[in-house]
Amino acid sequence: MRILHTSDWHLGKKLFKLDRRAEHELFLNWLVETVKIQKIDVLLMSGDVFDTPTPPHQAIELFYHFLHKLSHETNALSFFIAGNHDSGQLIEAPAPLLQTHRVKVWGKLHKDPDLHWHTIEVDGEAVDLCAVPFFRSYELIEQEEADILKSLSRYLSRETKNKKLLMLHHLAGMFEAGGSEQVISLTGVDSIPTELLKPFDYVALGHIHKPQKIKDHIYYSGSPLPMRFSEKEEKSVIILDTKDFVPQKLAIPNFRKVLSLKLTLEDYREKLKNLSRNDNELTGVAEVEITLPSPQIGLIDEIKTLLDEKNYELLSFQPVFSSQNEIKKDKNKIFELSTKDLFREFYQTKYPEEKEIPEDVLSDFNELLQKAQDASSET
Ligand SMILES: [Mn+2]
Repeated sequence: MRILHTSDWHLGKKLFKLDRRAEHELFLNWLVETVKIQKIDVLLMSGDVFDTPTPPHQAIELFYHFLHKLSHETNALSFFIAGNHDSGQLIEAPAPLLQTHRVKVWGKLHKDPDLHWHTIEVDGEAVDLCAVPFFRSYELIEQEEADILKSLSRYLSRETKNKKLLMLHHLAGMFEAGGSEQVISLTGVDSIPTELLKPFDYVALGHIHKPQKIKDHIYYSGSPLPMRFSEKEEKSVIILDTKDFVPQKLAIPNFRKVLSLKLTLEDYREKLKNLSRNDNELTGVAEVEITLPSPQIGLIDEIKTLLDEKNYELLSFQPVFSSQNEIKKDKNKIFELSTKDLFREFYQTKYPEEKEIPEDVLSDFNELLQKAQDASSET
């Protein structure tokens, strides 16, 4: 039995103003071809099918067109779990219809662990699959046992003579994040201990976008597309055969080049002129951070034109004024900053990839600050 493991498609996702539909479509077509070429019997998709619980209609269309193509052009069985970005209900809504196309979905955590087990049979060979969609800790706490891990192990443990597979959309073991995952945590447990995953012959994880091996038989396949400019690693799916359960990475073609450039006023012309031309079918996209002594009129247009000559589109332009840099580096300034500015500095040090403090965090902070100030004026 040949298995393909993928996750974190995030259909409907945008990168700044860029719609990823064209890339997603190329990926899904590639996936159907890969299932054929690699003679895949079982497709495991470990969550985050969509980018939001209410995805754009075009993303839903893309998903169903893919399932239709897969079921008509191959004999593969496919299994999906909902991730933290998905609506479990949306994923489960067409379940009876999907079943007639050899597609099985799990959107929500059921009280009965048996409902999360399914025996896959291909040419007389049977493998037991345990599929646990993303869950929040309270869903486990509500059950008889107060201990989250004990409760979770009720789902994962089963005596069977067959080999066992697990699909999970969570943090497990030691992992390296790609930067675009939503931080999730189980109350008291930030990450599922690999001990719990030991009884499985292969664990197909979703959630972390950077492809990686966690331990012997525990893998994150990673997302098929870079979700941010900071995700630079090659994207892949994992293929394994139940003969030996040895996971092999298969690289996904780079459908659209994503470029992150750090420039200065002195070097930008030379660097952009020396950039190798993007010869992909799709126009590449670039993020530019440029250090400047002062604002430069016409600079952004010139950079756009230079990028255009290399078949790249400018998506994000960030001028950094050298004077700003100096203020940042001067630690003595800390005593001159207001509490709000100090928080902004702290936030940017802690989350250097974030350009701005999210509005809700900032308003929570302001509210807290107000409370603290009110309290101190009362005493
Ligand atoms: Mn994800």
